[in-house]
Amino acid sequence: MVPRSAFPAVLASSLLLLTLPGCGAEPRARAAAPAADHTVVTAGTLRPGQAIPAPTGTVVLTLRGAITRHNGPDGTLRFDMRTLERIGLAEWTGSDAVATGRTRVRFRGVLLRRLLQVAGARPGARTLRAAALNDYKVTIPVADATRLPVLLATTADGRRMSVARYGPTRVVYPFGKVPGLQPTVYDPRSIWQVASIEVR
Ligand SMILES: Nc1nc2c(c(=O)[nH]1)N[C@H]1C(S)=C(S)[C@@H](COP(=O)(O)O)O[C@H]1N2
Ligand SMILES: [Mo]
Repeated sequence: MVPRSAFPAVLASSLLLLTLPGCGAEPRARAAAPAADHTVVTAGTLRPGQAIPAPTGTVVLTLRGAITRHNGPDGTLRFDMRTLERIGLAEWTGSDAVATGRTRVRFRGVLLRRLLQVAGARPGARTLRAAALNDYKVTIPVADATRLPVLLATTADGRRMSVARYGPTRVVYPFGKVPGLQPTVYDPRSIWQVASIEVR
């Protein structure tokens, strides 16, 4: 008869046996795959190649420069919030030390790289010159948008952002989500109250 105290050990070893067949090359490959850096919330109904309707509501973003889609004067592409969010929404939770100081904020918005695709950014485009409502300006490499889930966020923790709360749109980098983002480099690129982006 097996003593009562031996039962946990028996149970543990049989569990080990059950899991052993899964411990080969496949799980190791799975562990090596990077974790998803964003979650897709809505795929979007406005796709690259489609015409972008002129805004009917308040303009929240103006693009210009090396883009092939236009719907406003002087080669501009203007978005109201509804049309902007039709590009599709993604989200991740990260640190907002740069602005509100909160450590876990769920940012949701349009992936910057998807916005550029939908705007028809020219393949040679290398930089984005972003300007805020307060005239703060910063240059963002297009490569940031390509390699990171940089969002033009339209909500934080499920809420619209007023201008007083860094909105209506904010460029957010995945601090605390993607490791290794140096504040000296990426804090200045975290532009809030975004008014316009010139693609260069
Ligand atoms: N709209 C807007 N975004 C901005 C700024 C600003 O002045 N206005 N300052 C930038 C800079 S230089 C940095 S380091 C971070 C944090 O700015 P702060 O230290 O002035 O709060 O936000 C960036 N985003
Ligand atoms: Mo700064």
